[in-house]
Formats: sequence, C-alpha cells, structure tokens
Amino acid sequence: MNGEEEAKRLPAFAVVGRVNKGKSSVVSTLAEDETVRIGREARTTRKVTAYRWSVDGTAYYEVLDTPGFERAEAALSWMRARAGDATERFDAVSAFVGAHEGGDEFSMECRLLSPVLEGAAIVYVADATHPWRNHFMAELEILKWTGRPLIGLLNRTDGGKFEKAWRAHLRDCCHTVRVFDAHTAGFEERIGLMRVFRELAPEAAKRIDVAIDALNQDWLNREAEAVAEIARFAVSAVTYSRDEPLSDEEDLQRRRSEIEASFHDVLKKMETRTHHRLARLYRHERLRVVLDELKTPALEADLFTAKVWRNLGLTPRQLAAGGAAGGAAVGVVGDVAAGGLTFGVLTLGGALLGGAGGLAAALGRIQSPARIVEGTLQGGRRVRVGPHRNPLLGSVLVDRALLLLLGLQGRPHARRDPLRLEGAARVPEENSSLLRSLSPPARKELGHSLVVVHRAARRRRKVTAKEIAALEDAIAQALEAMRKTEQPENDDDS
Ligand SMILES: Nc1nc2c(ncn2[C@@H]2O[C@H](COP(=O)(O)OP(=O)(O)O)[C@@H](O)[C@H]2O)c(=O)[nH]1
Ligand SMILES: [Mg+2]
Repeated sequence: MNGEEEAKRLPAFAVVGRVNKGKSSVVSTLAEDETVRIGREARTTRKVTAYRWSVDGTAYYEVLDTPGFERAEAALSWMRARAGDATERFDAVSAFVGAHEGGDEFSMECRLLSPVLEGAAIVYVADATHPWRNHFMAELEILKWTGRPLIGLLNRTDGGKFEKAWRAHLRDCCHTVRVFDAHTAGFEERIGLMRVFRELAPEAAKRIDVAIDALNQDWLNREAEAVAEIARFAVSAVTYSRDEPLSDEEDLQRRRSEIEASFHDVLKKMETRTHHRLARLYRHERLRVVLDELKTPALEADLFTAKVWRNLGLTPRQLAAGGAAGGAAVGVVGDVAAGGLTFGVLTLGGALLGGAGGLAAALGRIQSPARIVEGTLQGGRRVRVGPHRNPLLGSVLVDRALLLLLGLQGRPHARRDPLRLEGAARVPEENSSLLRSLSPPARKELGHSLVVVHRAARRRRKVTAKEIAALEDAIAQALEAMRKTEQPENDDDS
C-alpha cells in the first residue's frame, strides 16, 4: 500500500480470539452497533464482518468481527517451517494466507488474518473467567508475527481466578494489556481504548485522532439534541389541547371519561415518540425499555400536595400564579370568542377556581387533569380538552425522559437485556429521582421554567423561543445534577 492509500484507509481494528470469549461483544460496544450478533445466535457466523462507526454518512473507523482461530497450532507449524528468522515472519504469514485462502483446511485462520495483513490493528480478546491454555500461545504467536499493533483485552475479569495467568501471558505477547468489559464499558472507556490504539499505531495516529474527535463531538451533539428534544416534548405536552365536536344528543358528562382517556393517550404517544427519538440518537433502536406506564392517576389529585411543591422549589402561591388556579378558563373563552365562536361556557371538574387564596379549598375539587370546556359553534356543540391542568405534568415527563437519557448514555451496545427503569421515576413522591438529586437552585430553575410554559398554555399564548431556551438550560442543568447522583444501572446479568 502506498502512502496516499494508507492515509485514506479507515482505522481498522480486528477483534480476534476463540469462540465465545466476547469478541462480538467487544465489536458491538466499540462500534456502537446493536446489530452485531452475540452469544448463541452468533454460533454459525464463520466470516469476517466489518462494522463501521459513522456519523451522517461519514465513516471514521471500523471494527472487524472475526470467526476465531480453529487450527492455530497447525498453522503456526506451517509458518515456522518457512520463516528462518524474525525478518521472514510477516512474509511467512502472508505466504500462509496465499497458500490456503479459499481452501477448507485453514479457512478460519485465513479469513481472520487477511484484514490484519492489510493493516488492521489487533484486539485479542481473552475471557479471564476461563483458564489460560497453552494452545492459546500459538494464536498469539501468529498474531505477533504479523507485526501489527496487538492489544490484549481482558474481557470479564469479574471471575478473578484466572486473571493473573492471563495477564502474564498476554503481557508476554501483546504490546499492551487492558481490561475492557464490553458489557459495562461506557463512553470514556471506549475513548480510552481508542487512545491506546493511537499510541500503538503511529502511522494511523492522525486518522485515529480524527475518529476520537468525531466520537467526542458526536457525544456532545447527541446530548444537546436530546435536551432540545425533551424540552420540545415538554412544551408540546404541557400546551396540548384540542377541540372535538359533540352532537346535540350527546351528553358531555357521559363522554367525559372517553374524551379524557383519548387526551391522555395523545400525551402518552407524544412521550413514546420522544423516547424512541432519544433511543435512536444513541443508536439503541432495538433496546427494550421497561418503564412504568404514564398513568392518569399519577397525574391527578395526588400530585397536589404541598410537599411536592416544596420539592419543586415553588410555593403553592407561585404554582397558583402558574395557572393551577385563577381565571385561566375565562381567558380561554375570550380567545375562542375572538376567533368567532360563541360559547355557552360550561366548565367541569372545578376548573373555575378562585385565586391563590381560595386554593386550599379548590384542591379538593380538582378531579380532572384535563380541563374540558364546552361551547357552541353555529348551533353545533364543541368540546375543548386541555391544556393539562396539572402544573407538575412537565416535571413528571422531564424526569422520565432524563432517566431514560442517562440509561441510554450508560448502556453499551453489547448488552441486550431490557433497560429497566421501572419504579425509577416516582414523582410526586419525595424520593423522586429528579427532585431528590437536584440542588435547590437547579430544582427551582427547572420548576420555574416549566411553570412558565404551563402558564402560557393556560393563557393560550405561544411559548416564546426565549422561554424554550430557558427550559433547555434548566433541563441540561438537571441532567448534570442527576448524573452526579445517579447510581449506575444494576448489572445483574452475570
Ligand atoms: N457478563 C458478561 N458477559 C459477556 C461479556 N462478553 C461476552 N459475554 C457473553 O459471552 C457470550 C459470548 O459472547 P460473544 O460476544 O458472542 O463472544 P464471541 O463468540 O467471542 O463473539 C455471550 O453470551 C455474551 O453475552 C462481558 O463482558 N460480560
Ligand atoms: Mg462472535
């Protein structure tokens, strides 16, 4: 390969080792690719597959999943017979592949060695929960003969027992030895491994630097996009309302629960869509997420406790000013009337509350989270549902979305069990993750920016770009605060 070709080549890492040592797991996590087949489902794979890590169609590096050695000792004997001294070793490996490629005798060895001879760095995966065996030496010896950067990767060191022996032998043959558990490794560990590659492959250092920069930049971009997505969602959910026709014969009281249910269904769908978008950002589209359903009762009267208000850093009076009570319903009528509708206004569920002073008495009367206003349009009756009356709705939704976001950020792609978040989001209880982990100023800021949105919704005015920006800031701060206190996800699959 000439210098120009070399410069254009993607940095490539060939992951090699025996079957069932965790090679595909390492590939999946390093390439952030959930389509890599792992474990039993992968047994029959007998070819090299390249997984490229790319952003917006530009590839930055590739990780090669290989079938693993089958007859390393015999292969090494063949090579030994053809290499008089160290200078002939690379040629002996090349000659071996040249002589056996396409044949049955050493098909696995040929397949995994080809990309290495073409310049891939080697990641030799060892499973420290299994003992070292002398025949592994032949595998390592062959890899050493290629002269490519060789990293010994200790996957699964939790067994402990065999780690010492593995380390000693890997240190003998590899340029460096690292611990990397593909089922727990996070972003920093991936970057750490890329830095090791960089040190070992000076000719590829520039291209690996580009890849590391892209990884870092993409990580920041994803989070910024996720925060913006969550803010957009909170605004859509909190401000959501709709009109529905009601025939003259229909009794609003009778249809009330159906209307409310479909209103809540829309909110749930908005949430599901947002959660899918977040998962897609982190390349986790197939990941199953277990999260308590967003329940209507959780959004109703039980939220209206003074305790929760204090947790949000707001007084009942501030919340009331945000539209939990007050003349909001009148505002709705005014707006709609201006739009040409004549309304015979009927409010249900105690939406017409007094001011903050009458709040305590009013709380007992709040039963319906969605405000329903009925009106007439040229003889036809219409009913308006929403915006949601609960000032804490936004906090509940943001809390749940942030928990998911943290879960996604910490989830390596090799892990395929469901991401379990159930019981995690517990607004309005005092130990809700979001409320608990936020410092009083961060709590207040998030609570305040959500109340501002809620108030705008009640008054049926558009939420301004500035208000959305403030909400994004508050969400980013909340995420930071949660990250500091959040426990990592339980690793219970071992
Ligand atoms: N707990 C745990 N299990 C792992 C790890 N790496 C691999 N495994 C499991 O070991 C099995 C084989 O993994 P796989 O990546 O397919 O190995 P390969 O045959 O070498 O490609 C699968 O059941 C994996 O879930 C790890 O780091 N931690
Ligand atoms: Mg595999």
